[in-house]
Amino acid sequence: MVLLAVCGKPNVGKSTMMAAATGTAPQIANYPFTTIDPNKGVCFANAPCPHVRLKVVCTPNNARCEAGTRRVPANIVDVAGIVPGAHEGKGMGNRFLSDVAAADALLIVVDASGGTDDCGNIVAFGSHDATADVKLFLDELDDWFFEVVGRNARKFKGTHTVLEDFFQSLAGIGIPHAEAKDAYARLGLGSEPSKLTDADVRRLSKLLRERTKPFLIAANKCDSGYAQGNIESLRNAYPETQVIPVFADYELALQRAKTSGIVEYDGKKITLTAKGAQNERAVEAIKKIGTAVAAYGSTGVQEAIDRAVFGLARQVVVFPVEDETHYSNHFGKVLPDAILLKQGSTPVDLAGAIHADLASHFLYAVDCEKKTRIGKDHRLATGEVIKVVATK
Ligand SMILES: Nc1nc2c(ncn2[C@@H]2O[C@H](COP(=O)(O)OP(=O)(O)OP(=O)(O)O)[C@@H](O)[C@H]2O)c(=O)[nH]1
Ligand SMILES: [Mg+2]
Repeated sequence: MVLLAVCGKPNVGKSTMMAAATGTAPQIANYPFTTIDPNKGVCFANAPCPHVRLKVVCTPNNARCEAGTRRVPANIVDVAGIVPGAHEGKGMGNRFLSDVAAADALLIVVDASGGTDDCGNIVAFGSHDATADVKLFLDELDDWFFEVVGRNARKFKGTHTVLEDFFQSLAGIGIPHAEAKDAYARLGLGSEPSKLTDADVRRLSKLLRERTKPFLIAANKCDSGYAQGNIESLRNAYPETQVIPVFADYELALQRAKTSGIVEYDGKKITLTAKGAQNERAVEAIKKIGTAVAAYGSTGVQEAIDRAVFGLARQVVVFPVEDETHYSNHFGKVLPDAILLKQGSTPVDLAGAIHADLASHFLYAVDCEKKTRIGKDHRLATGEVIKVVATK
């Protein structure tokens, strides 16, 4: 399953965002390195449920349906905060690296209130430039990639087969063989990795980082008066990157208020319930949150997840069923599961995601809506309802 990593320097709100995204409660505190061990969890990407266009009633199994929107599970990890020198072991050091290596997309959380320094210590609001938070993170990641790629390159002396071994060796930092091979060829780096100069290794490792670790910027703490200026600076400094204004604290507060029956909240619209309206403090707080969030459209947490899953990690959602007439599984559950797969995946990949046996006995698949057979090479698209037919 796809893995998102919530990362950045300490004290920016990573764990708050993670809690809001997963509905769990990790440790949150106003000091650096609250999170030491990564917190792993499941978040949910929003996708339209085919039950609407197919005019059936769905009975979800793995991904609940809320008013026509399926909440499709994706893995997410809250990575320990990164400080300057982390790749050499400073702060929580290399702990962050293995989580980042395993991730398909990164949500770099920054403090848009400008109230924390490079190491996450509290400073006066507006005194720290949020663009430095992104630079710090990417520099650390680049230095670490440079080190690992360089170390591995030095091991491989000689001929063409060795080159393949070098590409393979980069799997440890989450670089697929084909990606390594392609980047290496693109840069025209010759046949002996051990002869690469530092400058070559830098170019190669940077290209690999850019290709394998797509990221967006979650500009958190947007309840601060300094956020707007920082968002503009971030957009200017990273014009190619999505900068999403985020209110992690408010999203968490809204979810808790929803759980306690104080508000109705669907991720966008916030409405006080009768119970909430009786509580003066709740009325005040919800009014404040509602006004702040309305200026940006939403708290940004769900938007960040959706963009990371469907945009950066290039996933599609498909709905496997066993009965193509009723769109159901063998228990009669309609559109039971929603599964995320990488764009370009085929029905065989879908079969493999359901069960390894199903993939090895794959015969053909059926597009249940069009009632047509599709073959091994069909590229699955979001929303397709697919039946896999196997030899046994
Ligand atoms: N004003 C404001 N504060 C926030 C927001 N989100 C988180 N915080 C606060 O920022 C502080 C740090 O939050 P955490 O979620 O623990 O931050 P972290 O990035 O996980 O920190 P480390 O685990 O130490 O790296 C806490 O006091 C949070 O309440 C927000 O949207 N607005
Ligand atoms: Mg934390």
